[in-house]
Amino acid sequence: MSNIELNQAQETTLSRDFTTLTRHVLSQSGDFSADAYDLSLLMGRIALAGKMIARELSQAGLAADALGVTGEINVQGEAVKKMDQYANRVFIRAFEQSGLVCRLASEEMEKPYYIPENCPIGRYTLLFDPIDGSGNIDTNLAVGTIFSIRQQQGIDETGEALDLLQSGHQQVGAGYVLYGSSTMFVYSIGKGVHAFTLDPSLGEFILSSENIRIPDHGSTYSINEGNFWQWDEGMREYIRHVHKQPGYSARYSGALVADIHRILFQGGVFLYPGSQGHPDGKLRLLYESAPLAYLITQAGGKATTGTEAILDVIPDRLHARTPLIIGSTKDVDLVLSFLQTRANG
Ligand code: P6P
Repeated sequence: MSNIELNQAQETTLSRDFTTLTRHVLSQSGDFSADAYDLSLLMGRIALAGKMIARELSQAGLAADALGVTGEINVQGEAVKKMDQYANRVFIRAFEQSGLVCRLASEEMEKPYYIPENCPIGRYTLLFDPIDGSGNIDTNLAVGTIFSIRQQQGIDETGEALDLLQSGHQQVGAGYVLYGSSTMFVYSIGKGVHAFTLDPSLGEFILSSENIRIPDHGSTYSINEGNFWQWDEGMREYIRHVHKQPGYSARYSGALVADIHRILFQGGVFLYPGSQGHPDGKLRLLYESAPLAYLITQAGGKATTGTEAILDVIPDRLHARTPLIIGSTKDVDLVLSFLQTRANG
Protein backbone atom coordinates (compact mmCIF):
# COMPACT_ATOMS: atom_id res chain seq x y z
CA MET A 1 0.00 0.00 0.00
CA SER A 2 1.49 3.36 -1.01
CA ASN A 3 1.84 6.14 1.49
CA ILE A 4 -1.01 8.02 -0.20
CA GLU A 5 -3.29 4.97 -0.06
CA LEU A 6 -2.33 4.46 3.60
CA ASN A 7 -3.22 8.06 4.42
CA GLN A 8 -6.51 7.74 2.54
CA ALA A 9 -7.34 4.53 4.45
CA GLN A 10 -6.50 6.25 7.75
CA GLU A 11 -8.64 9.24 6.80
CA THR A 12 -11.56 6.94 6.00
CA THR A 13 -11.20 5.19 9.34
CA LEU A 14 -10.89 8.47 11.22
CA SER A 15 -13.91 9.89 9.47
CA ARG A 16 -15.93 6.78 10.33
CA ASP A 17 -14.75 6.75 13.96
CA PHE A 18 -15.89 10.33 14.41
CA THR A 19 -19.34 9.58 13.02
CA THR A 20 -20.77 8.89 16.42
CA LEU A 21 -24.46 8.34 17.07
CA THR A 22 -25.28 11.76 18.50
CA ARG A 23 -23.44 13.55 15.67
CA HIS A 24 -25.28 11.41 13.12
CA VAL A 25 -28.70 12.17 14.63
CA LEU A 26 -27.87 15.89 14.54
CA SER A 27 -26.80 15.65 10.91
CA GLN A 28 -29.98 13.69 10.11
CA SER A 29 -32.08 16.46 11.62
CA GLY A 30 -30.70 18.79 8.99
CA ASP A 31 -30.49 21.76 11.32
CA PHE A 32 -29.08 22.81 14.68
CA SER A 33 -32.41 23.67 16.27
CA ALA A 34 -33.30 22.95 19.90
CA ASP A 35 -35.48 20.06 18.70
CA ALA A 36 -32.56 18.56 16.78
CA TYR A 37 -30.29 18.82 19.81
CA ASP A 38 -32.97 17.34 22.07
CA LEU A 39 -33.45 14.34 19.77
CA SER A 40 -29.70 13.88 19.50
CA LEU A 41 -29.30 14.00 23.28
CA LEU A 42 -32.27 11.67 23.75
CA MET A 43 -30.78 9.11 21.37
CA GLY A 44 -27.48 9.47 23.21
CA ARG A 45 -29.19 8.67 26.55
CA ILE A 46 -30.81 5.57 25.03
CA ALA A 47 -27.37 4.56 23.77
CA LEU A 48 -25.92 5.08 27.28
CA ALA A 49 -28.65 2.86 28.72
CA GLY A 50 -27.84 0.29 26.03
CA LYS A 51 -24.14 0.34 26.94
CA MET A 52 -24.94 -0.19 30.60
CA ILE A 53 -27.28 -3.08 29.81
CA ALA A 54 -24.66 -4.60 27.49
CA ARG A 55 -22.09 -4.40 30.28
CA GLU A 56 -24.44 -6.11 32.76
CA LEU A 57 -25.37 -8.82 30.25
CA SER A 58 -21.69 -9.53 29.51
CA GLN A 59 -21.06 -10.20 33.20
CA ALA A 60 -24.44 -11.76 34.10
CA GLY A 61 -23.04 -15.26 33.93
CA LEU A 62 -20.39 -14.37 36.52
CA ALA A 63 -22.33 -12.05 38.80
CA ALA A 64 -24.06 -13.78 41.66
CA ASP A 65 -27.83 -13.43 41.54
CA ALA A 66 -27.96 -11.75 38.08
CA LEU A 67 -29.63 -14.54 36.11
CA GLY A 68 -33.00 -16.13 36.57
CA VAL A 69 -36.34 -14.69 37.64
CA THR A 70 -37.36 -12.31 40.38
CA GLY A 71 -40.43 -14.34 41.33
CA GLU A 72 -42.75 -11.55 40.15
CA ILE A 73 -45.24 -11.64 37.25
CA ASN A 74 -45.38 -8.53 35.02
CA VAL A 75 -48.40 -6.83 33.52
CA GLN A 76 -48.10 -9.20 30.58
CA GLY A 77 -48.54 -12.19 32.88
CA GLU A 78 -44.94 -13.23 32.25
CA ALA A 79 -42.27 -14.17 34.79
CA VAL A 80 -39.98 -11.15 35.31
CA LYS A 81 -36.29 -11.86 34.68
CA LYS A 82 -33.81 -10.10 36.97
CA MET A 83 -32.27 -8.52 33.89
CA ASP A 84 -35.71 -7.22 32.79
CA GLN A 85 -36.02 -5.38 36.09
CA TYR A 86 -32.44 -4.10 35.97
CA ALA A 87 -32.78 -2.84 32.40
CA ASN A 88 -36.04 -1.09 33.23
CA ARG A 89 -34.37 0.70 36.13
CA VAL A 90 -31.45 1.70 33.90
CA PHE A 91 -33.85 3.49 31.57
CA ILE A 92 -35.52 5.29 34.45
CA ARG A 93 -32.16 6.46 35.82
CA ALA A 94 -30.91 7.41 32.33
CA PHE A 95 -33.76 9.88 31.88
CA GLU A 96 -34.14 11.38 35.34
CA GLN A 97 -32.67 14.93 35.41
CA SER A 98 -32.30 14.66 31.62
CA GLY A 99 -34.94 17.33 30.98
CA LEU A 100 -35.81 15.40 27.82
CA VAL A 101 -38.43 12.79 28.64
CA CYS A 102 -41.47 13.49 30.78
CA ARG A 103 -42.87 9.96 30.69
CA LEU A 104 -41.59 6.41 30.24
CA ALA A 105 -43.89 3.56 29.15
CA SER A 106 -42.42 0.10 29.42
CA GLU A 107 -43.43 -3.50 28.95
CA GLU A 108 -42.37 -3.96 32.58
CA MET A 109 -44.60 -1.22 34.04
CA GLU A 110 -48.40 -1.37 34.12
CA LYS A 111 -48.71 2.43 34.07
CA PRO A 112 -46.38 5.03 32.53
CA TYR A 113 -43.63 6.34 34.80
CA TYR A 114 -43.61 10.12 35.10
CA ILE A 115 -40.47 12.12 35.77
CA PRO A 116 -42.05 15.27 37.26
CA GLU A 117 -38.88 17.37 37.13
CA ASN A 118 -38.86 16.76 33.36
CA CYS A 119 -42.49 17.72 32.78
CA PRO A 120 -43.58 19.83 30.96
CA ILE A 121 -40.14 20.88 29.67
CA GLY A 122 -39.48 17.32 28.55
CA ARG A 123 -41.41 17.10 25.32
CA TYR A 124 -41.04 13.39 24.67
CA THR A 125 -42.48 10.11 25.81
CA LEU A 126 -40.22 7.09 25.48
CA LEU A 127 -41.88 3.70 25.05
CA PHE A 128 -39.63 0.68 25.33
CA ASP A 129 -39.21 -3.02 25.88
CA PRO A 130 -36.11 -3.01 28.07
CA ILE A 131 -35.07 -6.57 27.29
CA ASP A 132 -36.81 -8.24 24.37
CA GLY A 133 -36.30 -11.99 24.29
CA SER A 134 -35.23 -12.21 27.94
CA GLY A 135 -35.88 -15.94 27.87
CA ASN A 136 -32.56 -16.13 25.98
CA ILE A 137 -30.50 -14.48 28.73
CA ASP A 138 -29.83 -17.52 30.90
CA THR A 139 -28.44 -19.39 27.88
CA ASN A 140 -26.34 -16.47 26.63
CA LEU A 141 -28.27 -16.00 23.38
CA ALA A 142 -29.01 -12.70 21.66
CA VAL A 143 -31.51 -10.28 23.22
CA GLY A 144 -32.44 -6.68 22.47
CA THR A 145 -34.02 -3.44 23.60
CA ILE A 146 -36.75 -1.87 21.46
CA PHE A 147 -37.68 1.82 21.73
CA SER A 148 -40.20 4.25 20.28
CA ILE A 149 -40.13 8.03 20.68
CA ARG A 150 -43.34 10.09 20.65
CA GLN A 151 -44.06 13.74 21.33
CA GLN A 152 -45.47 14.39 24.81
CA GLN A 153 -48.75 16.06 24.02
CA GLY A 154 -49.75 18.22 27.00
CA ILE A 155 -50.12 17.07 30.58
CA ASP A 156 -51.87 13.74 30.99
CA GLU A 157 -54.15 14.73 33.89
CA THR A 158 -55.66 11.26 34.42
CA GLY A 159 -52.37 9.41 34.11
CA GLU A 160 -54.14 7.05 31.73
CA ALA A 161 -51.78 7.96 28.86
CA LEU A 162 -54.74 8.16 26.49
CA ASP A 163 -52.66 10.43 24.25
CA LEU A 164 -50.42 7.41 23.56
CA LEU A 165 -53.35 5.51 22.03
CA GLN A 166 -52.55 6.78 18.55
CA SER A 167 -51.20 5.18 15.39
CA GLY A 168 -47.55 4.42 14.75
CA HIS A 169 -47.43 7.36 12.36
CA GLN A 170 -47.15 9.56 15.48
CA GLN A 171 -43.67 8.20 16.21
CA VAL A 172 -40.87 10.73 15.75
CA GLY A 173 -38.21 8.04 15.98
CA ALA A 174 -37.68 4.37 16.76
CA GLY A 175 -34.99 1.74 16.94
CA TYR A 176 -33.41 -1.10 18.81
CA VAL A 177 -30.23 -2.16 20.56
CA LEU A 178 -29.07 -5.69 19.70
CA TYR A 179 -26.92 -7.42 22.32
CA GLY A 180 -25.29 -10.05 20.13
CA SER A 181 -21.74 -10.99 19.17
CA SER A 182 -21.36 -7.22 19.07
CA THR A 183 -23.68 -4.58 20.49
CA MET A 184 -25.47 -2.63 17.77
CA PHE A 185 -27.73 0.41 17.80
CA VAL A 186 -30.17 0.75 14.87
CA TYR A 187 -32.42 3.81 14.55
CA SER A 188 -34.48 6.01 12.29
CA ILE A 189 -35.97 9.46 12.76
CA GLY A 190 -37.78 9.24 9.47
CA LYS A 191 -34.82 9.80 7.16
CA GLY A 192 -33.63 6.25 6.54
CA VAL A 193 -32.34 3.50 8.81
CA HIS A 194 -28.80 3.57 10.20
CA ALA A 195 -26.77 1.07 12.21
CA PHE A 196 -23.99 1.69 14.70
CA THR A 197 -21.61 -0.82 16.26
CA LEU A 198 -20.29 -0.34 19.79
CA ASP A 199 -16.52 0.05 19.91
CA PRO A 200 -15.84 -1.06 23.51
CA SER A 201 -12.36 0.50 23.40
CA LEU A 202 -13.93 3.91 22.75
CA GLY A 203 -17.24 3.30 24.56
CA GLU A 204 -18.90 4.83 21.48
CA PHE A 205 -21.41 3.56 18.93
CA ILE A 206 -19.70 4.09 15.56
CA LEU A 207 -21.56 4.24 12.25
CA SER A 208 -21.35 0.87 10.51
CA SER A 209 -24.24 0.93 7.98
CA GLU A 210 -26.01 4.03 6.68
CA ASN A 211 -29.31 4.22 4.77
CA ILE A 212 -29.96 0.49 5.04
CA ARG A 213 -32.39 -0.89 2.45
CA ILE A 214 -34.07 -4.25 3.13
CA PRO A 215 -33.88 -6.63 0.12
CA ASP A 216 -37.28 -6.99 -1.55
CA HIS A 217 -37.03 -10.77 -1.00
CA GLY A 218 -35.02 -13.11 1.24
CA SER A 219 -34.78 -16.83 1.92
CA THR A 220 -35.60 -16.53 5.63
CA TYR A 221 -39.00 -17.16 7.11
CA SER A 222 -39.02 -16.71 10.89
CA ILE A 223 -41.91 -18.18 12.89
CA ASN A 224 -42.49 -20.48 15.85
CA GLU A 225 -43.82 -23.55 14.03
CA GLY A 226 -44.65 -25.11 17.40
CA ASN A 227 -47.88 -23.10 17.16
CA PHE A 228 -48.77 -24.50 13.71
CA TRP A 229 -52.08 -26.07 14.74
CA GLN A 230 -53.16 -22.89 16.52
CA TRP A 231 -53.09 -20.80 13.32
CA ASP A 232 -55.78 -20.03 10.77
CA GLU A 233 -55.80 -22.26 7.69
CA GLY A 234 -54.41 -19.48 5.45
CA MET A 235 -51.27 -19.21 7.60
CA ARG A 236 -50.90 -23.00 7.62
CA GLU A 237 -51.15 -23.03 3.81
CA TYR A 238 -48.40 -20.41 3.60
CA ILE A 239 -46.15 -22.58 5.79
CA ARG A 240 -46.90 -25.67 3.67
CA HIS A 241 -45.96 -23.59 0.61
CA VAL A 242 -42.53 -22.58 1.94
CA HIS A 243 -41.94 -26.16 3.08
CA LYS A 244 -42.43 -27.36 -0.49
CA GLN A 245 -40.63 -24.54 -2.31
CA PRO A 246 -36.82 -24.81 -2.57
CA GLY A 247 -34.76 -21.84 -1.38
CA TYR A 248 -36.42 -21.10 1.97
CA SER A 249 -34.71 -21.43 5.38
CA ALA A 250 -36.39 -21.34 8.78
CA ARG A 251 -34.60 -19.12 11.31
CA TYR A 252 -36.17 -18.37 14.71
CA SER A 253 -34.11 -17.18 17.69
CA GLY A 254 -36.77 -16.50 20.32
CA ALA A 255 -35.76 -12.82 20.33
CA LEU A 256 -37.74 -10.57 18.00
CA VAL A 257 -34.91 -8.02 17.70
CA ALA A 258 -32.38 -10.65 16.57
CA ASP A 259 -34.76 -12.10 13.97
CA ILE A 260 -35.71 -8.67 12.65
CA HIS A 261 -32.04 -7.62 12.48
CA ARG A 262 -31.23 -10.60 10.27
CA ILE A 263 -34.20 -9.82 8.01
CA LEU A 264 -33.34 -6.10 7.82
CA PHE A 265 -29.94 -6.96 6.34
CA GLN A 266 -30.65 -10.20 4.42
CA GLY A 267 -34.37 -10.00 3.63
CA GLY A 268 -37.16 -12.43 4.46
CA VAL A 269 -40.21 -12.33 6.71
CA PHE A 270 -40.91 -12.61 10.44
CA LEU A 271 -44.34 -13.78 11.50
CA TYR A 272 -46.08 -13.88 14.87
CA PRO A 273 -49.72 -14.45 13.84
CA GLY A 274 -52.79 -14.58 16.00
CA SER A 275 -53.97 -17.98 17.11
CA GLN A 276 -57.21 -19.59 18.23
CA GLY A 277 -56.36 -18.89 21.87
CA HIS A 278 -54.77 -15.48 21.24
CA PRO A 279 -56.32 -13.81 18.15
CA ASP A 280 -54.21 -10.67 18.77
CA GLY A 281 -51.02 -12.70 18.92
CA LYS A 282 -48.33 -12.15 21.54
CA LEU A 283 -46.30 -9.10 20.55
CA ARG A 284 -47.14 -5.68 21.93
CA LEU A 285 -47.99 -2.88 19.53
CA LEU A 286 -46.68 0.34 21.07
CA TYR A 287 -43.20 -0.79 22.09
CA GLU A 288 -42.51 -3.81 19.87
CA SER A 289 -44.48 -3.99 16.59
CA ALA A 290 -44.92 -0.25 15.91
CA PRO A 291 -41.26 0.78 16.35
CA LEU A 292 -40.06 -2.18 14.27
CA ALA A 293 -42.70 -1.45 11.63
CA TYR A 294 -41.46 2.16 11.55
CA LEU A 295 -37.89 0.97 10.97
CA ILE A 296 -38.67 -1.73 8.39
CA THR A 297 -40.98 0.62 6.47
CA GLN A 298 -38.25 3.28 6.49
CA ALA A 299 -35.89 0.64 5.03
CA GLY A 300 -38.34 -0.13 2.20
CA GLY A 301 -40.08 -3.14 3.75
CA LYS A 302 -43.63 -3.81 4.96
CA ALA A 303 -45.38 -4.60 8.26
CA THR A 304 -48.98 -5.73 8.67
CA THR A 305 -51.33 -7.43 11.13
CA GLY A 306 -52.53 -9.55 8.20
CA THR A 307 -55.45 -7.21 7.56
CA GLU A 308 -54.07 -3.73 8.38
CA ALA A 309 -50.72 -1.94 8.16
CA ILE A 310 -49.12 -1.97 11.62
CA LEU A 311 -48.46 1.78 11.45
CA ASP A 312 -52.19 2.43 10.94
CA VAL A 313 -53.31 0.44 14.00
CA ILE A 314 -54.76 2.55 16.83
CA PRO A 315 -54.53 0.66 20.14
CA ASP A 316 -57.32 0.65 22.71
CA ARG A 317 -54.88 0.28 25.60
CA LEU A 318 -51.22 0.82 26.45
CA HIS A 319 -50.23 -2.87 26.38
CA ALA A 320 -52.34 -3.84 23.36
CA ARG A 321 -51.05 -6.76 21.30
CA THR A 322 -51.19 -7.27 17.52
CA PRO A 323 -50.41 -10.08 15.11
CA LEU A 324 -47.21 -9.20 13.20
CA ILE A 325 -46.06 -10.06 9.68
CA ILE A 326 -43.00 -7.95 8.83
CA GLY A 327 -40.07 -7.91 6.42
CA SER A 328 -39.35 -7.84 2.69
CA THR A 329 -42.22 -6.50 0.63
CA LYS A 330 -42.42 -9.50 -1.72
CA ASP A 331 -42.34 -11.97 1.17
CA VAL A 332 -44.98 -10.13 3.20
CA ASP A 333 -47.18 -9.88 0.08
CA LEU A 334 -46.83 -13.64 -0.47
CA VAL A 335 -48.08 -14.29 3.09
CA LEU A 336 -50.98 -11.88 2.54
CA SER A 337 -51.94 -13.67 -0.68
CA PHE A 338 -52.48 -16.90 1.28
CA LEU A 339 -54.39 -15.16 4.09
CA GLN A 340 -56.63 -13.24 1.69
CA THR A 341 -57.32 -16.27 -0.52
CA ARG A 342 -58.47 -18.24 2.52
CA ALA A 343 -60.44 -15.25 3.91
CA ASN A 344 -62.27 -14.90 0.57
CA GLY A 345 -63.17 -18.60 0.82
P1 P6P B 1 -42.55 -17.61 21.48
C1 P6P B 1 -39.87 -12.82 23.56
O1 P6P B 1 -40.64 -13.26 24.68
C2 P6P B 1 -40.83 -12.32 22.51
O2 P6P B 1 -41.58 -11.25 23.02
C3 P6P B 1 -40.09 -11.95 21.24
O3 P6P B 1 -38.84 -11.40 21.47
C4 P6P B 1 -40.00 -13.26 20.48
O4 P6P B 1 -39.98 -13.09 19.08
C5 P6P B 1 -41.29 -13.97 20.91
O5 P6P B 1 -41.70 -13.40 22.15
C6 P6P B 1 -41.08 -15.45 21.11
O6 P6P B 1 -42.33 -16.00 21.50
O7 P6P B 1 -44.01 -17.76 21.80
O8 P6P B 1 -42.22 -18.09 20.08
O9 P6P B 1 -41.60 -18.17 22.51
